[in-house]
Amino acid sequence: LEPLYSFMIRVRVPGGVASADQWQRLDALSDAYANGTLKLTTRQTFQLHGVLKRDLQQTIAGFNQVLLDSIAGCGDVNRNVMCSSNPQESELHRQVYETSVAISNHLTPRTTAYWELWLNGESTYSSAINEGEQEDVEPIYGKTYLPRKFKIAVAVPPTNDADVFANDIGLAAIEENGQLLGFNVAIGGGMGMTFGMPETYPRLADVIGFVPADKVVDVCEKVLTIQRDWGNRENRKFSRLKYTIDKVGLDAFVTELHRRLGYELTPARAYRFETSGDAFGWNGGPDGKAHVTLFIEGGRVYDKPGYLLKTALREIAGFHTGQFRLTGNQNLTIANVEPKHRSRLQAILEENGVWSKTEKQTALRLNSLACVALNTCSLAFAEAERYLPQLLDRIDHVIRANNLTDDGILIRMTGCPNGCARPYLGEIGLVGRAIGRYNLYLGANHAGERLNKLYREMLDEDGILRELTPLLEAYAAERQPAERFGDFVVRRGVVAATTHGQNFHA
Ligand code: SRM
Ligand code: SF4
Repeated sequence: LEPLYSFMIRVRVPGGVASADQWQRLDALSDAYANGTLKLTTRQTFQLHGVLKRDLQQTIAGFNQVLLDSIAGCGDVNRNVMCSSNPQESELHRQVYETSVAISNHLTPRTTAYWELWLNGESTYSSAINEGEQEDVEPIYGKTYLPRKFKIAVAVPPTNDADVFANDIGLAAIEENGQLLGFNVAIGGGMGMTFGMPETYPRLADVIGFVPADKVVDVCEKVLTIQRDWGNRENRKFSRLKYTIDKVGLDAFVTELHRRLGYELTPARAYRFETSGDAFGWNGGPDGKAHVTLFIEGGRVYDKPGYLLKTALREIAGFHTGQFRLTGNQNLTIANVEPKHRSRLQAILEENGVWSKTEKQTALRLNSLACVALNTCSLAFAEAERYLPQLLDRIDHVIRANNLTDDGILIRMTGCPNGCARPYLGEIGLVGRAIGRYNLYLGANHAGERLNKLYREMLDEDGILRELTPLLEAYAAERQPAERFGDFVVRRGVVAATTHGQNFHA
């Protein structure tokens, strides 16, 4: 007899694109082996919570039958590659999505151990096996893998919905006449920090140049292998790429990158990000098919009376011929809806109370992110996903009273400083310190290009309302045309602008 251990499993989904078959299988597995919910994460993957140890193998075998796996969901390897979430939006988006899959395939571990452990050495599928490259040696990672996790995200300006600057490598697509030319490359982003250790800090990636599309996989590999060789393997607190770069200096890192590449990146091209949020509701693609983006609060897919989200999506997956695309903001796009299916799909969303959840919210709530936190995350000091909705009920009163209903202010909450909902890129960031207590950060910009700064510590709910209310009132009354909340608080000197990770705590 042993304790009843239960686990969280994360399913890798490059670019967040799942088929209707895959959705149905994950839905069924979550009922059969997990807690009956699906969690759509901030990195466009699925998580299943509460899988009992004895059910792990069947669950992973279930993924495998629909060509999914959990390789590199965790560990000191390249994690799920994020990508602007709708490849059908344009030819450019399709090309960018394919690049993100190519990066993901290239950097997926080649180990056979996953298949031996979970699938008796057999697999219906693996990206590595598909390429005929499954090996017992890791050509890129070597015997000791990376010092720490590694993350890559790709976005298509002007939408930074993948929050590229929060990643070890962030890629901004550069186009010409609707065709992909290449990417501006940014390196050294990361969110995590530890309370009481100012030498740990969130940091945004620095743009180091432009690379043509056909060389971007090579550039990602070389940045990753420099980190493999130069990263700190003695203290995991300082082992992310951001600390490696700040230790050796950006110039020295880039010089080494050019040496390993055998060519140099060219100067970064002009680009402009405007938002890191999602565009909700129906949109049309160039081929006449439609896409609908739904707000999924906290990324949690479940049923409750009057809101049968899981049931509705299951029913839709039964006839939908397109894809289910997870966004980097924990939301969901049902993409490539056939014209003949649109009214049926809309009716299902309405009948199950799902449509109103997207349609009737304040833009603040639609732009909210919360990490899992309690009760499954063992690192959490405070609630996030389970608590943010009720805190938003109170903040929404202030929002409505000040006619800010349509103003998409990014609000992000985590249960600890690790930063899983990228709270330091929230125009309002709330980071759990203890049960019911949060640090309040302000002043990030809406496009994910400026970190916020600590404003108040250890606030309870009334304290959060007390601090935010006058700021929101002032914003409503005194903002300049089109000025975002994060920019307003910086302009008004409420907080100083954070110009680099190393002055985040200053
Ligand atoms: Fe995270 C650890 C949940 C995105 C930074 N993260 C964890 C663990 C696995 C806790 C643990 O190690 O025991 C959490 C599991 C909780 C649970 O019960 O499910 C967890 N992280 C999540 C998710 C599910 C949050 C969500 O609600 O969506 C996200 C899943 C991502 C995925 O699908 O792969 C998630 N985590 C992130 C992000 C955001 C991102 O990647 O864009 C970050 C900040 C970016 C970064 O990496 O710098 C992030 N997670 C961390 C860290 C701090 C890393 C650091 O460098 O300091 C940890 C702790 C660690 O690694 O030691 C962590
Ligand atoms: Fe857990 Fe902290 Fe990540 Fe939230 S931010 S999921 S509390 S590790």
